[in-house]
Amino acid sequence: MPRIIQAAAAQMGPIARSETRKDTVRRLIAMMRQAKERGAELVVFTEMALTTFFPRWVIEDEAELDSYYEREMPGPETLPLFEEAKRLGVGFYLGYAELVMEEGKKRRFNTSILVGRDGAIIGKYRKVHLPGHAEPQPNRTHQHLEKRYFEPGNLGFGVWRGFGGVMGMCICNDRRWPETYRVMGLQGVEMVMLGYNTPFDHTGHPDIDGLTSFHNHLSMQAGAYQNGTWVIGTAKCGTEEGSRMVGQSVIVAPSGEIVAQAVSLEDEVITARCDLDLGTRYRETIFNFAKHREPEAYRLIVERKGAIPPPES
Ligand code: CDV
Repeated sequence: MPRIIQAAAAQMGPIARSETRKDTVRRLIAMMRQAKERGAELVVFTEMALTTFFPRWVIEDEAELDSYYEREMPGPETLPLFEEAKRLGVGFYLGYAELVMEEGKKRRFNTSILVGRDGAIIGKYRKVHLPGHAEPQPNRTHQHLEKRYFEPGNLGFGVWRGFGGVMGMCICNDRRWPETYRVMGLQGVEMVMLGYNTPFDHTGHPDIDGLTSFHNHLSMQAGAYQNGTWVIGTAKCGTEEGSRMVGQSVIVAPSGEIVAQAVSLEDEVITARCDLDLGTRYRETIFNFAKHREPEAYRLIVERKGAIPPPES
């Protein structure tokens, strides 16, 4: 019996600082309906899909800052999305800024959840790799202050059973790190979902920033192939509050091939028929971890102090 997930990536155009949650949720619902019309049972929304990408500003006022975070999920403004998902029988991945009281203090995470077709939350992930800075950098057109507004995720890279397969989540910058996929790969992940907000000027070095689109796809295609997993990467894109962000949302097969790609820089739904057993073929052959990985050798290399000789004088 084939294990097929009809999946969608719901790329999002810019969200203005002034846009209300209600309007943004309306956009998400419109894309969810489109995805359903095209036969999708799972929709992947982007990172921080409910607000503008606020870490580009220094926000001193705590009440204003808090207004960008969700204290409950679903909350009053996000409930319509959950209700529509249940009505349509469509699951979703959603990225958002999370504010919680944990260990007796206010904590802030860049979070995503996976919601089942019945509208119930299956799993939660908190972004591990936080790019950018805690303090504004001089001479930069746009700041990227994720380290100011979030702490690194404390839930690890988990996987969950859902949609007939083993599902994993990560968020934006996580997609560039091989460990992200491999930790999930070692748990048998079959589909990794992620959202991203990637500005074109993120390093400040024109030679690197000129390759933003290439590196975006390179990291997701490599992660998919090297772990025999589907990867769905959904962008927030276009020019948001003066910051130009890459689009090119993709659905990547375990072969590393892109099977669907967004072509606009606005709200756009792409879909693909994802056969989970295609991943099984990679994990049983070239990437059979049990047969071909050499964890002992990796451990020795990491532990061997002074493995690299000092520079010649
Ligand atoms: N939101 C992100 O994590 N963005 C980073 C940029 C800043 C490098 C990314 O990896 O796309």
